[in-house]
Amino acid sequence: MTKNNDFALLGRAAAFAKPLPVGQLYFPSWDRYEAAMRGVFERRYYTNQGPLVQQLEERLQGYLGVKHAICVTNATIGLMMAAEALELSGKVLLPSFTFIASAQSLSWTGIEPVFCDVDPLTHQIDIDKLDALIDEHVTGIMGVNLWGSACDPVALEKYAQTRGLKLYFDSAHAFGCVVDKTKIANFGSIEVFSFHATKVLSATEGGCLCTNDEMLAARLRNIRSSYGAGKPVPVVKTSNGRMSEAQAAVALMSLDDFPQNQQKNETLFRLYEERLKHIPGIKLVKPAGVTFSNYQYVVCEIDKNIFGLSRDSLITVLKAENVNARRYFYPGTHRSIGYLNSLPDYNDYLPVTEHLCATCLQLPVGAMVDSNDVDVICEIIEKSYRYSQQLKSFFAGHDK
Ligand code: T4K
Repeated sequence: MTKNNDFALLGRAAAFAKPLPVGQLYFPSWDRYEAAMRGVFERRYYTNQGPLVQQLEERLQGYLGVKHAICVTNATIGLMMAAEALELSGKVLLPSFTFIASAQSLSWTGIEPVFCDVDPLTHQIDIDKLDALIDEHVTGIMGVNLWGSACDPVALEKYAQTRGLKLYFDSAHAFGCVVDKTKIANFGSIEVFSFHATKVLSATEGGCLCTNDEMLAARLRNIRSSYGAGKPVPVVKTSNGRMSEAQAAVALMSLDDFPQNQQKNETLFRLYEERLKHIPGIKLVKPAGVTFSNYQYVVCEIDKNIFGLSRDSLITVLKAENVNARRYFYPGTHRSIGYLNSLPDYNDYLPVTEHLCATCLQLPVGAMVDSNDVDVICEIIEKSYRYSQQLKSFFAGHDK
């Protein structure tokens, strides 16, 4: 940008020719991709626990230091399978500040999600608020490890044990993260990862369930496929959560490249940190509760009174520049159809979640972003702060 006060929103050309997304979006070289897919063709084997899925499961077990890694076609079905394998019923406690799939996996299995508030600094479930939500119908807790951080799984394990509740984790955002010396995958009864295209480990669509419990692993394998696989154990419901060979082929390449991708995300995060720390009213959320993060998401909170613009207005400014900043999670799982009417006043019940749903935004990171892009994005944000009054008059009183 050449002038200080020009914005694409006000008519100038966008700063970026193509939209910059928030997700990892892993793309191996065409040659590698072609070779991997050629192998699938030559073996004449597309799915049903093929050799690439088996190889991926073995490699994940080694990498994560867990006894069983059970690959599935996405994390949403993985979470449904986990609830079924754990024989949960009644109500399960979880944070509302998460992707709606966490709660939907419970609804699909006939369980009522009960939402707990989160910690304002870490954005992770607030353990001190769990007691107030427990009644005789609660059978379990779903911890969610958000943003490449962790929700204190050790404290949650102790808590669940003393209350006689089952504990499992939605670790969709936490592949590769470490708590002290233990990799996320080893906490609670089951941990579920997402390998969606936007995640740091990508199978395009995919995921895996990790457990150190033999019986749970056997149950999960049988729930995963109506054809059954592995040691037969009785399960009431089966499904099709199978991962295909094409998905596993991409995941294996992505696993090879995970160290470089994590390193790049961390470098971009540090750059954002350096550039944004001087701008009043924008706070970068740092990884919490982990000794190693995948830096999967760049999360900021906007204080509109200090920054001069609301989170939503800043997103409008950024989108006009082709910066696809997102407002995960909006309007908040508790305010989505299906859960909207379960409690009368969420402002009192989930004050931190309400606040974060109104103030958080995610900035681009991953394969399609480089350090020059981060510089330009931060420059746009800095100018938005400096010229917030001018931009506000553009929004003509619609700034909330
Ligand atoms: N638990 C948690 C805590 C989760 O965050 C998620 C998923 C789950 C469970 C369930 O996992 P899965 O069942 O999905 O395995 C995205 C993802 O679809 C979703 O996986 C993710 N969390 C959620 C937080 O974000 P959207 O609606 O934001 O995705 P979308 O399509 O808008 O993509 C984001 C950006 O990336 C856009 O700018 C477009 C761009 N993009 C996306 C794809 C897929 C591309 O440029 N190319 C692509 O191929 O939900």
